[in-house]
Amino acid sequence: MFIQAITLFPEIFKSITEYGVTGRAHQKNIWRFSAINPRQFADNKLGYIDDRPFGGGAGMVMMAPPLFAAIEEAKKAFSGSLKNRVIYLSPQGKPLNHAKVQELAQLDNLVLLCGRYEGVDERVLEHAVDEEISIGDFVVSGGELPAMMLMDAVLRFIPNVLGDIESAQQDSFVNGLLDYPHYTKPTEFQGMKVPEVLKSGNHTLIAQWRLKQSLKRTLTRRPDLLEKRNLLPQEIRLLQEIEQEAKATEQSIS
Ligand code: 4GS
Repeated sequence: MFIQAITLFPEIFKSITEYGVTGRAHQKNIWRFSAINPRQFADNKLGYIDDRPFGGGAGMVMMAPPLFAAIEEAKKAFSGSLKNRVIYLSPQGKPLNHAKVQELAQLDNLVLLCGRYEGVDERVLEHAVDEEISIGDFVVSGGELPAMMLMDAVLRFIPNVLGDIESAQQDSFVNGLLDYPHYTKPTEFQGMKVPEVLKSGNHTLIAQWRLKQSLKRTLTRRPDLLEKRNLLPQEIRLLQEIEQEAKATEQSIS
């Protein structure tokens, strides 16, 4: 996969190209990255690429011409491939989720347009961007961090970015549920113990306990995820157990 970011701050992307599992994979050429600074396409010597909004109001808007030029420059790398996407990161976009991450992981080229200031001229979004994606219902100062969050999530699904041990297939959301609790040594710390079943060596019981914990957490913290999901017979049975246990504790309280 080749990822290009259109950004006024190319250096920010070092945190993903040089560190951690994404950094290691970048070093091994499992994925490639390049930044394009729209300032190089400014039509003025000072290199400014923003201006005041028509209609008035606070803040500045990134101008269409340098952004169109930067996107055109990025598209030169598509050379023949049909699996390409130009994405603008913004709170107006469709919220990023696991399904979208997996969809993007199938592409050959990603171009991530990172906005600063109040945003970008709407004509860029209408005519040069394929898709607008949001990383959450809050506002950050620039599109670079959202772009890197998207990149990190997508890269985890590119073969050989994660080692076997870190396998992305076992994580939260892969099965549509929240993750179960994890424990490591020591077995007891300040009176807090590791659940017995995890030390039992019984892998069937452990898998069942973990699935039940995942269901319990999803039910209490993210019931919306359960509603969207088709349940397996074993999961229905475990959810009934969870309900009964909840009722039993209710009664013991009252
Ligand atoms: C997001 C977000 C964001 C919007 C960038 C205002 C600077 C800022 N981008 N998901 N201009 N949430 N972007 O807050 O993607």
